[in-house]
Amino acid sequence: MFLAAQADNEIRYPITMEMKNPLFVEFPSPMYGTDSIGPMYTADASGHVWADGRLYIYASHDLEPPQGCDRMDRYHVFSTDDLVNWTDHGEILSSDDVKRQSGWGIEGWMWAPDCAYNPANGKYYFYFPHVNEPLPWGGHDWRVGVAVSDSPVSDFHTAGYVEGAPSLIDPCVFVDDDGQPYIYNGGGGQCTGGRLRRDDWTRLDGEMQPMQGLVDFHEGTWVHKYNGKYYLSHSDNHGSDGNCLRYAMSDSPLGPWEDKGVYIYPTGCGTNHGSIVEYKGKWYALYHVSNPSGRDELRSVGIDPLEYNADGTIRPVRNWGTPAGEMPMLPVGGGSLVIDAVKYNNGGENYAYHKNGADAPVVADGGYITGISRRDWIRYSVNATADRRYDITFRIRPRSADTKFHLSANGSDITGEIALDGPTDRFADITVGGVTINADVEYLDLRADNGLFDLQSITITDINQ
Ligand code: FUB
Repeated sequence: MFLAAQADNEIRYPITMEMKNPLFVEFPSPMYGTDSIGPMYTADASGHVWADGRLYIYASHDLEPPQGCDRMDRYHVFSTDDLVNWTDHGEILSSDDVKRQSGWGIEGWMWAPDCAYNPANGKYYFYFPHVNEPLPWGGHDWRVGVAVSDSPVSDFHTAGYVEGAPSLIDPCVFVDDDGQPYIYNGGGGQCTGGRLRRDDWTRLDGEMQPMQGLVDFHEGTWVHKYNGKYYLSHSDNHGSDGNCLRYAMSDSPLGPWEDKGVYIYPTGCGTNHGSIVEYKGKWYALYHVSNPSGRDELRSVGIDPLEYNADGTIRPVRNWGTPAGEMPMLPVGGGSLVIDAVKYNNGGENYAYHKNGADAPVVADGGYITGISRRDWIRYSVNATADRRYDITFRIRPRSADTKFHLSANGSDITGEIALDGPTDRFADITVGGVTINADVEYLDLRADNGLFDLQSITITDINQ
């Protein structure tokens, strides 16, 4: 079903399609090691608005079938003028190009990139982390490659790499209002930043230094400026349901930074990596999810509005779908709230909520959700007014042996794994006692970890004295 643009397995670009979150998955993509065409999986989105006013997204490309992130090998650029119609401009660089053009690098291992525009010479600089060679003790010699073009979407030619940049992933370049470019990279808990030369954006001006003051830094650095303040956002090491995106603020582009907390809760994908961009006077957060594929290494970019508070702090991005009706209050004073399973949040217009593929669970005639299996998830928005403890009862029917699931609040596991024996043809009540739900919680996710089951309701009973 992949478009007129594809004939004899040749895909002709650009291709424009109307798309909603999760983005780009309906574009055609060559699959790894074959001539066949599959869905386009993307991650690590860097958003920029260039002089023509369009929003451009430079993303990593997850190739199917994946082998961890080893086979990520080619970059595509996407753009839009209305957040409705999206264009895939095609491949702009591969590891083959890098090897041929500047003689370094191995196959694959092309991770989260960024792009910057230098008005002084009218050139676009594409920065990408790429492995030069595997190291004898099992590590990797990462370089920050640079490719340069007169166009934002094609004809990039590798100009080598940024000599002296630490062997870390995820480069990002921020250009300040005075035209000074800054470069950052980082992974595995280390984040560094420094200046690029104003007269040569492929070279450092001095050494890159560790960024001070970040909390729980994992990877995925992004720097932007809003109302005169600098913001460094990044993924953290949150384990449950994937990484969060956090941010820190500073009066200087190189810190020191003051952590301000989480602005995107885990999306269920193991990694997350985002950027923040102003487009037509509004701010947006880019991030990635793995809902369409159900696999951590086959990701899809999402975009949602981002809002600031009056003091410049960022509100958590509301990328958790549209509630089915009025949002229920969690009970106080010994009361109970019964959430009907079928009253789950839907996808809404702009949200990255999306159930997995053709096997997604469905609403059954008897008023329950049927066919929930590994990596499916069902979401319910709730209002919580205080930190309280609850007994939580799931009316559930396991349809396989070894069914496992857990409940998360704002992307953090609050029940631990609940294991059930099955199969059975009857619904039964399973209660987990003494679960804390905090006042800032806005949504609950029931996440399937194994097996197959049906869900009728979740009852939350206040047990505070
Ligand atoms: O996409 C490969 C790696 O996964 C990126 O470089 C990281 O930020 C994480 O998203």
